[in-house]
Amino acid sequence: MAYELPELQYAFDALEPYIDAKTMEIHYSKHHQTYITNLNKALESYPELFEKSLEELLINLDQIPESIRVAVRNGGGGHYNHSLFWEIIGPKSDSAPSSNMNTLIADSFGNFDNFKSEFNEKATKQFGSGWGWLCQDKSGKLVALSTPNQDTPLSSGLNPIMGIDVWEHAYYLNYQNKRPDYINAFWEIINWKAVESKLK
Ligand code: MN3
Repeated sequence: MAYELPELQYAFDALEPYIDAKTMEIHYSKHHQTYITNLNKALESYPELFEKSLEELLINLDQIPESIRVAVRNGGGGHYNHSLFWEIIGPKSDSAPSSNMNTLIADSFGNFDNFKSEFNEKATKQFGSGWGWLCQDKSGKLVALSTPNQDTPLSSGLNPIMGIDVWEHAYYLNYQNKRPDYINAFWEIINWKAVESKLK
């Protein structure tokens, strides 16, 4: 089964003014679709790999045939990262971290403000294109980090639960070079329920 765009659970303009409709439309229908197209194209020469889940492919990148490894890393990572991104953001609501989540954040970062500033710093300082992440490590603790390009934390043995796309295509129309403003806006549209559903 070839990979397909996951259905977006809200309209393109539902995240305004934090993310504008035009950016959402291009980002979802063009950029995300291109990662999927490239992933499918790469897997065509090894159709048995369609039997595996996308997570399995990305966790075990070293087991992917060398001729398509880079394409799976980029296309598969792009598909995985964007699917997660659309899921953990949503129309502004009263969504807030649950008390369990707040406890986990406090255990991992000291307090919420430390968490927020560490996450923002990783996302802001990622040089060039990439992602800022909140992940769960093997011990269950939360860690903030960034990855370049479309690399996913899955490939480092982490469980990504929240991520922000800091490629310029994610914010340039509305924020131009002001990546920190876009990252601040991101906090207004986090779907905490979706984030917490990814905890293991
Ligand atoms: Mn993107």
